[in-house]
Amino acid sequence: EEKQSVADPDTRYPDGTVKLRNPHIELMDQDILYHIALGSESHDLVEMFGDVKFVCMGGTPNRMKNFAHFIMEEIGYKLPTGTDLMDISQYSYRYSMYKVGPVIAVSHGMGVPSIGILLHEMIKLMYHAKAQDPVFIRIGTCGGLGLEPGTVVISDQAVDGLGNYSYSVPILGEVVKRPAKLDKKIVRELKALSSVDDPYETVVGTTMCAEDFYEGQGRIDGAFCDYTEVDKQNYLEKLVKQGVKNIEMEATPFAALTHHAGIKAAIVCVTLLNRLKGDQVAAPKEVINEYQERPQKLVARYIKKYLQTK
Ligand code: R2B
Ligand code: URA
Repeated sequence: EEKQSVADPDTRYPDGTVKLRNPHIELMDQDILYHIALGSESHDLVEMFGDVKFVCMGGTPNRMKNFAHFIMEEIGYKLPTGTDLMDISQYSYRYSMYKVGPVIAVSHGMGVPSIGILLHEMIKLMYHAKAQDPVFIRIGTCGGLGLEPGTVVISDQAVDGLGNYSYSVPILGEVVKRPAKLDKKIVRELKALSSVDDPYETVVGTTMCAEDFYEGQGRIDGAFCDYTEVDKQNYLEKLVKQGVKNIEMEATPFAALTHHAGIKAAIVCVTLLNRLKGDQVAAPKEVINEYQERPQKLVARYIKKYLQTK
């Protein structure tokens, strides 16, 4: 029933540009990237995006706009006087996208299908743009397991809610499984950029990707709950024993689709709460906002280091 798909690690062209594993695209007159409001004929994608080195994704339009402004400051990128950043995808009314020099900041919405659609279109965008060796980074929020709220988690692998280290998706009536692999070198480089001076911890571990925020993450505060609090605790402790450090909702498609495309990728999330102690996200807005800056800071250090060694 299940079809295992084999990922070819050699998926990029020698010059680092993205090779599409779809023979149909180059035969089409135009490719409309519907959900990001761009197209291969309507826009000069090489001119607009050929210089992209980092594609940073996060859940909300607002967070990604803040990240775009933050990274602009960090890398010393200047916009012409009197101009402001614009949401390149505003007329899609789906995702928001900003570009600051070699960095794209784009929102992905919540959950597997939403990030899946965006990944298809961002991978095709990098292909059409002939961008060289783009790195995809997800900057997110999550629930932590036995970690102080506000801890930064760098994912070294992604597991789904059934314990598969892969992304399963029904295609033509069959489940296709693609390995959810992340770049181990970037994990080490990111970890090395965390500082003893950061007033919070930065850890490396397995990230569980759930299909739901409530029952799918073993919460007892959803509209429904047909298990006991003891069942929940046993489940979360089983995850801890397996090395799971955090739970979110996009890790497996993010890891699997980037890997399938031969694109290096990393996931850096901040924990909003310790799931071993509760389910409700109760921290005040200001606290949550400060937590959300933490993955951004780490990723900014990574991007700056890369740009300095260029
Ligand atoms: C983290 O936060 C969202 C749910 O609140 C979801 O997108 C995720 O992965
Ligand atoms: N996002 C999630 O998916 N789960 C949490 O517990 C917090 C944020």
